[in-house]
Amino acid sequence: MMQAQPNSFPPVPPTARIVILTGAGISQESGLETFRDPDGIWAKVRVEDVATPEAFARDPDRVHAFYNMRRARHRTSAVVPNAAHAALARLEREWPGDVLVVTQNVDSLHERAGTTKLIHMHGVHSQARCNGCGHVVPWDGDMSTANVCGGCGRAGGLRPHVVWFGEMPLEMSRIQEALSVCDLFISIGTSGNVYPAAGFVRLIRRIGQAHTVELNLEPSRGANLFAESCYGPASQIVPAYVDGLLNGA
Ligand code: BJW
Repeated sequence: MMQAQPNSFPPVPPTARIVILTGAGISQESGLETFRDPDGIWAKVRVEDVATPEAFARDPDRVHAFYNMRRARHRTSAVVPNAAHAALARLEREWPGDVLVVTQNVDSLHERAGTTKLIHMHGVHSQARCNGCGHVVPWDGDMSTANVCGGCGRAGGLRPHVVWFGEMPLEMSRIQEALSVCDLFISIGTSGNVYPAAGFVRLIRRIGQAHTVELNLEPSRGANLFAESCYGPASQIVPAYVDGLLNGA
């Protein structure tokens, strides 16, 4: 297993603006499945059947069943933030400069750990959106085609407020602005397969000046694009990396 070499890089100044991208790997030790690991979600169900607008148009009951199952899992008492989520919340609290977490995850583990400066670029399990009028509402339980939209009063159009393949991720201009001015970019628990998130490190190399770090279980697809890397379980390597930052390593 490769290890970080904290002394090989100059210390990050305390005024540095930090952007952190997270993916399914940070929530794996909280009891949530990743997508592309051998036992991940896409090993059990086809993307084309559940995670595209076409799938929802063709078979909304199937798509609802898939998300109802995952939403229910998120609600169980077994799924709680782990030490990696807690470390990022601590970094936001204690770092003198700006810290923004951009997550691809639709779970709520970052906010439950205490992170407040957070963008859910692929949406959230805890909201529904009307395909007809765009109205977004909080959503806790199961969703079905029988549900009526509180905005336009029509039934059948409510869908999970998540971003499927072929759809535009949320808050992209805010994310691109933060990436273009940040001094440190940390990518955690993402395989680097899905764009535009997978392209952030390349974007920074092109237009930004940030130091780039990958913290993951194993090298991602874009691992060679990062200046620094550390591999291991997020619950171990993220708190260690945050400790290093806060102690001026
Ligand atoms: C651990 C660990 C532990 C495990 N500790 N680590 C051809 C070329 C390029 C792009 C395209 C193309 N054809 C189509 C596209 C675009 C497409 C795309 O990227 N396709 C690729 C598959 C090729 N993208 C889109 O359509 C996106 N929209 C878009 O591009 O709009 C146009 C646009 C362009 C430019 C700017 C703006 C807009 C939308 C993508 C939507 C993705 N949606 C999903 C589902 C969300 C809802 C839900 O949850 O159901 O998002 S798919 C799924 O993948 C989910 C995730 O957020 C996303 C990323 O997955 P992630 O997080 O990386 O998970 P894994 O499983 O892949 O990786 C986990 C990692 O953790 C692994 O590395 C493990 O080793 C590690 N790990 N345990 C630390 N304990």
